[in-house]
Amino acid sequence: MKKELLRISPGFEDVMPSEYKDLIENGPYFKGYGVNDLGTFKEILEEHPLCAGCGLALALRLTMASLPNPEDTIVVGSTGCSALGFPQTALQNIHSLFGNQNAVATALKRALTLRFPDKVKDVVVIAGDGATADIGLDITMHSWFRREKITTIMLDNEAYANTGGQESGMSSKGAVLNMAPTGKKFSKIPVPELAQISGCDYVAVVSPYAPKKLERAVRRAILVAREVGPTYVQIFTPCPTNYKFKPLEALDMVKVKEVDGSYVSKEYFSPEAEELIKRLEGKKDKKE
Ligand SMILES: Cc1ncc(C[n+]2csc(CCOP(=O)(O)OP(=O)(O)O)c2C)c(N)n1
Ligand SMILES: [Mg+2]
Repeated sequence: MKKELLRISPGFEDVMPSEYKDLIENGPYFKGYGVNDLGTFKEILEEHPLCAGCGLALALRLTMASLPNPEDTIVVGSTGCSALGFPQTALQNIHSLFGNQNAVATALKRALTLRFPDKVKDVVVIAGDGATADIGLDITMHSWFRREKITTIMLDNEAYANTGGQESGMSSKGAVLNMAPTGKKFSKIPVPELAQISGCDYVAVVSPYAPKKLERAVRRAILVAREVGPTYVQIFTPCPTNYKFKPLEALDMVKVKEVDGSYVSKEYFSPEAEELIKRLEGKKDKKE
């Protein structure tokens, strides 16, 4: 996108909403802001109707602040709690049919590559665990098999949260939810490992408990998807409403599972991705 496209056309300054003007003047576009700058700029997602203490809302906020080029990023979302955030998001985004997000993102990325061959356009899927690992798993994996240059981010609240609490493939063994009262009978689907063996060049598991790590993972995933191949980031986003803990305890839940080893952060690079990231981050270090 060109910088001028974001400017308010002369004569329209008085009629544009103040929120919009604030975004143009103080938003993150073309500025290279990151998680460390939060609190100093007008954010892409500032208001949303998600529950108090929602880990997914915090993950969305941090993800938006981590995008390397928000002005040239198109997010493909799916039905679920995150879909309540996207209408309030100052980012180009598409809402797709539940489970279809990686097919929609595939077409979008291919069309953008044809239409703008000399420009960087990042296509990022952001969807829930149900949309990614259950109903959309075949579609997600086939986009990896085809080596589509898109980033898939799963917001894993370990449940179908938006529909009142059914178990998902990502719920832990034994998890008891409103509509899964007898407890889940099998373990979490190992999606990071599936991503790796399905050809993703970069895979990371992170959480909003460690915002800088989350930022690094989102950035690396997007940079690798631009040049090498598909990438996957799984963000653990505890849900106080369905797992029935206090809103203030959401981040403690991450810590508990990291310590007991049931949900640990990790990172995988293919050799090509590792080389790219070393080159790009090495360059950045030299500049700083
Ligand atoms: C095609 C289709 N199937 C099912 C649904 C019903 N549905 C809406 S939200 C949702 C749960 C989403 O779970 P997840 O992807 O984990 O997102 P969360 O709400 O937990 O963030 C389901 C099953 C739907 N809207 N469309
Ligand atoms: Mg979910």
